[in-house]
Amino acid sequence: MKRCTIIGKTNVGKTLFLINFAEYLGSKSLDIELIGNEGVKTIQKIYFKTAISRLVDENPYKTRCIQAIIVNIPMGKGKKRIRIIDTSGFIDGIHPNVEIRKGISQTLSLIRESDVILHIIDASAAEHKDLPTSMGQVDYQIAQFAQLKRGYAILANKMDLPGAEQGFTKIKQEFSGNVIFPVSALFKRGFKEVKIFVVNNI
Ligand SMILES: Nc1nc2c(ncn2[C@@H]2O[C@H](COP(=O)(O)OP(=O)(O)OP(=O)(O)O)[C@@H](O)[C@H]2O)c(=O)[nH]1
Ligand SMILES: [Mg+2]
Repeated sequence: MKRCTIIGKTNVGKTLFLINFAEYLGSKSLDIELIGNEGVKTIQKIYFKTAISRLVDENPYKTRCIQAIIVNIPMGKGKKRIRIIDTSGFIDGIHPNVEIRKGISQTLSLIRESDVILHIIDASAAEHKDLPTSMGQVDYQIAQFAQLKRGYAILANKMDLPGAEQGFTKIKQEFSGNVIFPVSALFKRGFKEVKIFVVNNI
């Protein structure tokens, strides 16, 4: 099965994007596969509202392991099953918590094995320097590493917030030459373009 992996710094909206994008693609509920650092899998069925209240958080480092869901993506007259994978957030530098470090190294190996990489950047924080979600060294490193793939795109998220338009302009300058979509994971904006990109790369 083809894989689409969502990566980015902590708190940029990866998990909210996963949940709302799955709903946009027509899923009725989520069968979330949780894969721990030791490779142990558990599957939980969750409805969208519960998923958002349980898995999305305003504090950083909410997602500590890989979370995957299988969705049927409409393609032409039929549908194709793909696995969409949500990951632990990257940070600049080395995190003191071993669990978080393991999650990050799990993410790096996933990038290599994925067909589509959606790299989320918080557009509303892109012009700031000191927020946990501000664009940082690690975003440039991810882009260097992941842009070797055909299916690599940057999602400039939180476009509904003040300052996001300026942030989006900055992201376009810094990452010129890459595919970049402005989105709002919260309001499901820009999802049609992302869907077309995913379909064209699987
Ligand atoms: N206004 C707005 N808020 C958003 C958007 N996307 C995410 N958020 C908020 O940003 C915060 C972090 O969202 P998460 O989805 O938990 O972020 P994450 O990247 O999965 O974070 P970690 O799992 O901690 O790495 C939550 O409070 C979300 O409600 C968006 O498009 N607009
Ligand atoms: Mg998360």
